[in-house]
Amino acid sequence: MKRSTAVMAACAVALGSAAVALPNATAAAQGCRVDYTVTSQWQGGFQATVRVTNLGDALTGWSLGFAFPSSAQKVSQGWNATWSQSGASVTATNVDWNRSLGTGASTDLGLVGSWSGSNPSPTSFTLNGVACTGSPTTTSTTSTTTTTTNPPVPRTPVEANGQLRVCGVNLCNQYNRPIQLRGMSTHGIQWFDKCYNNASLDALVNDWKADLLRIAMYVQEQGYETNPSGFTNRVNSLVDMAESRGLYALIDFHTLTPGDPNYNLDRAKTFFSQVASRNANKRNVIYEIANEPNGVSWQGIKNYAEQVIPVIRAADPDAVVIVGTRAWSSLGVSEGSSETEVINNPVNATNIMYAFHFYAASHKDNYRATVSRAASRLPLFVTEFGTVLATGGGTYDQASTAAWLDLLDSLKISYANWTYSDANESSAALRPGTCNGSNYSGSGVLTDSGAYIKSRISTPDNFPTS
Ligand code: IDC
Repeated sequence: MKRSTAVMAACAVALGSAAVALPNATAAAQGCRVDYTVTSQWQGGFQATVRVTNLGDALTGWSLGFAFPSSAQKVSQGWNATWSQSGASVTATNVDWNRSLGTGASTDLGLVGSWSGSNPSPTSFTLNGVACTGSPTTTSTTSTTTTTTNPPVPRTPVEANGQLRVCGVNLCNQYNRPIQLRGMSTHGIQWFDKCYNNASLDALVNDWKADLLRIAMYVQEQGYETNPSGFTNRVNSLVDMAESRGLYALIDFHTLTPGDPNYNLDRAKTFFSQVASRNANKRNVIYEIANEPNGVSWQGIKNYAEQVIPVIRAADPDAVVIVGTRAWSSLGVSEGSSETEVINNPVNATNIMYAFHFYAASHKDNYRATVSRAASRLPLFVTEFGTVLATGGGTYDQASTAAWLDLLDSLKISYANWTYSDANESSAALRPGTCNGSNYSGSGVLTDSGAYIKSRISTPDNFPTS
């Protein structure tokens, strides 16, 4: 790993040169720091993360510039910014969600590049044309210079957003403004229960800056059907643990095999009437009524939804409910259908969204095209996705994951990654054995997938506040 920090000779930047000298004139500060880290390198290629920290006044739009030492180095794919290159000069311009960069705030960008010959890192960076020296430069018309920084009061996701609702095709907060929640899914709580404790949830909030915990309660495979009251209690306790940390809790009735959710209709009615009445007064609960219907028609899923949703509404009238879609929540695509079956025959209920799931190494352009199309017609929530194959293992595909998350970010589609667990499979974010210990913080506990997903989830949310 190669790290280079842009700390160059301080370079004064004159701002407001025509300013009139007034007592107490406001000082203007500019400055930035860039940490450029080559995270992996192979013959002909490399991957780097670029952390941009604004040391000056708050920015509401920014452009990062740097030059590779040689034009033989090329950005082939970048994320969290719009990237362009001319000769050796590279420009990365903010995307919508990271446009605002407050004083002291950082945003993490990344790129995959190609190289030939040698691959030295760039050393000079600029932010909006100002050299990133690692310290701010202040210009003032008075001799006493005060740069006031009002660090934002930390607010939890639930404090910031309150009770959620569906507005148009978006998930909206208490101010009726579209938001995106980014978080993690548990593994099956019948198997990985020990991974969900105070230390692991603290890390999810403080270290990962997650907004959301999806609670995957399998119904079969030694799940709910074997001990309904035990699993109901455990789900409720996880809802409370999320609530006390200001995290949204997505209660996932994790049907998978058999794929027809109607097989579990009675269990769903019992379970949801209990969790919805118990949690009705909470603002942090979202209900997902069927994880991945498969081998069943959309009409069959819709019939199930139209029986389960009224049970939830009777107890908890204002919560958002998410309906799984045909073919493992692929909007039908994995069984040769498409989103039109839902658009033409929507569930007869309000304040609902539709689930879309993907596994980045298996599901690529045609699935992304489906989401791009469907997002303007249907409220979508990616309640589960993996960075790997649909088996939950195999190749970890960072490039496809980056493409997916860029798409979801641009559409403000909320997501939860499979899984926040130490399962011995490449989709898991924690290294095997982590849940036997008590430390869940820092990078040492993370798999490749976990490190990347954490880097995506932990960027500032900038939730609208009015
Ligand atoms: C997988 C788990 C794996 C477990 C298997 C069977 O990762 O450890 O053995 O389930 O229950 C889904 C499902 C999710 C799957 C996951 C990966 O919602 O339950 O988890 N996946 O296969 N849909 C697509 C992929």
